[in-house]
Amino acid sequence: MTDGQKNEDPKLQVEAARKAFEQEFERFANFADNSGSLSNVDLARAEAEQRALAELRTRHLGKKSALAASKKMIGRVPAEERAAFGQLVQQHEAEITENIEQVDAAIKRHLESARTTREALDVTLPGRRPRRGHRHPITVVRERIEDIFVSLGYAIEDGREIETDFYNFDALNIPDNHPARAPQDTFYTTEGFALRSQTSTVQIHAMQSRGAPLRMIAPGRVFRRDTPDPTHNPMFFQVEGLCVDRGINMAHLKGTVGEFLRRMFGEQTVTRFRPSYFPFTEPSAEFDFSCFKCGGTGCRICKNSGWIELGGSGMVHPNVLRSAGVDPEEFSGFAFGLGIDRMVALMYGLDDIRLLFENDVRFLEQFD
Ligand code: FA5
Repeated sequence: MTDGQKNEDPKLQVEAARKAFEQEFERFANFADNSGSLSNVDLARAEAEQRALAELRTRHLGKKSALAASKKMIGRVPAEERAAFGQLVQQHEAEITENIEQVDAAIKRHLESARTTREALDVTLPGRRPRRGHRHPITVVRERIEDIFVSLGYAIEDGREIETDFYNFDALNIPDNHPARAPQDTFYTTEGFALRSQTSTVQIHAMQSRGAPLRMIAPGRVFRRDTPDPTHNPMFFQVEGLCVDRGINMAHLKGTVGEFLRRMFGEQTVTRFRPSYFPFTEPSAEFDFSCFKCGGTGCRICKNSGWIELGGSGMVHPNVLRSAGVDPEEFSGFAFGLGIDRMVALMYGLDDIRLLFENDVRFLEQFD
């Protein structure tokens, strides 16, 4: 026994501890009595009470509590008083434990019902209908084009939007200072990269990575320093097509483009090719198809010509095959490229392709 404890009656110490506990416990007992009538709002308070009760338990039953000190004293009280003192300590411990457990159970019940109320769903309330989005008209048309070419045995190739001069120009037989660079002037970054001005760049990547023979289409975004007007945007979409194999000739090109356009616009569609020039194809041709609206007699959509211009095409230039590592003595191929935006504008009767990129939901919703 320490000097401080020597003069104190251990029974009085237990009594003092009991009083201290009762005093502190009173507010918990009150809380437990009222918790049945407490509303949801008291959830946070009940949680705080639960934490405070755990602290009370540690204070009165823990290793450093008065009760623990009393237990240590049991062996030191005179033998004839020991049994009675031991009982007193035990009784005190049992009382604290029982009281705390009762309140703990009441708080737990309260928390549970408060949480259930908070989380309850009223299944009779009318649901909130989520606003369904839909595909952009360019995506709708792009996916139709993809479906047609996949059914013709073409793979779909993903391209990069940022390119080096090599892929955008040199490898496509457009050397530095070639005049063909001018109409496809694009946006350059400071690191020598440029935004691609045509999807023809994917021809080179595809041949380099897959070799020949190959059949692929590459839909994607391209960029040009064009002044915006109803038929031009500085950012627009193209689809590139490439078929390389042994013995490929112009007839394959005409057959493929014709079949694609018939599947796209109907069996009656007629395709025509006009001689043209692209540095990466030789010979080159632009292709038109008979107007899907008037069938060729002339209307507003085809500007009374009966024909709609769609894109460029031709036989892949041997220099292009060579720069992509394909032997032009063994393989030949055709390529074509068309603008999706103008096609969408024609199909939906839009008189300005810029509408497609203004992100006006009132406009876009019409294509649902
Ligand atoms: C080319 O870009 C060639 N790469 C096409 C090609 C591929 C030829 C393979 C031969 C072989 P052109 O510059 O004509 O060609 O563009 C093709 C299509 O892109 C045009 O027919 C047009 O539909 C569309 N286009 C061109 N500039 C714009 C623009 N500023 N805004 C919207 N569409 C455009």
